[in-house]
Amino acid sequence: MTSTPLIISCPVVGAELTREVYPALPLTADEIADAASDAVRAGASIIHLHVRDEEGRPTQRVDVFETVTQKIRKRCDCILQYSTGGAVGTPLEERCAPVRLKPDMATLSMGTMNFGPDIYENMEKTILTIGNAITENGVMPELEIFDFGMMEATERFLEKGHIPEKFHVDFVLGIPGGMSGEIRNLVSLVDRLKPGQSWSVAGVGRYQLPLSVHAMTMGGHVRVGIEDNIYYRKGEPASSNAQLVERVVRIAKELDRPVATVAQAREMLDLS
Ligand code: KMH
Ligand code: ZN
Repeated sequence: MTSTPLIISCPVVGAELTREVYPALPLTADEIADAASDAVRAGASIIHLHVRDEEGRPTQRVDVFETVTQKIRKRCDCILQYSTGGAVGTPLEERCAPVRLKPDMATLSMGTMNFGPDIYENMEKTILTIGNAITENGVMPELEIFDFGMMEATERFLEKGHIPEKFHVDFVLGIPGGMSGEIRNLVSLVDRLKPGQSWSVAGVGRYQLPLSVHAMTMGGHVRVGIEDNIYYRKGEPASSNAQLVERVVRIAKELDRPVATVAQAREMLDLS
């Protein structure tokens, strides 16, 4: 088994969750920054960042991203990865806007899908526009792949030179409308990657823990946090993002995967 340092990414708030569903959801700039720095202290090196406006609604406003970024930077060193997915239905221009702040990384979703009862729209023009915004700002993309069709679409985009050649891949499995988080799905996706490609898995809901464990044994990296899963175990809400990160750190230790420091993660992802 690999002893490659494990990069832990933490999506601290997401766009879809509300306080009605998860009362401890961080919403204000200070709450999001606190949640991020607690997760980093627990072992995360990447913070996957969505932000909320003054009413707690998801927003892609540049000024809010800037404020939250400053607050996180004051509290800790970490790799900041902005969401360009926003919330379901966020207009394309708004989705791209925060990338002009030149975060370390930004997401690039690789296809349209049903997203629960909604449609998460990522048609070709959307992907190319967001991809260009990411490239123009010198940001490292993380390709978000929600099903096998997106994996094959990614290969076609790459062949045509439509998306940046250097990226990290994140498999997001378990969204109703995308591929489920069965282990065989992860195995078939990873099988399709070019040798040496860095990848992680974000298991949604009950898939988070088993997928994390499998990714760790397969040499991949993991994303755990409240955006993807609000439960520590069945029927027991997680107390915080940090609690979910701490569990992964403990398991990694047992599996002899050292947890990557922020500096190591930067080097492994070629972000220096
Ligand atoms: N909120 C989802 C519709 C991303 O951050 O890049 C999209 C999402 C993906 O969360
Ligand atoms: Zn997200």
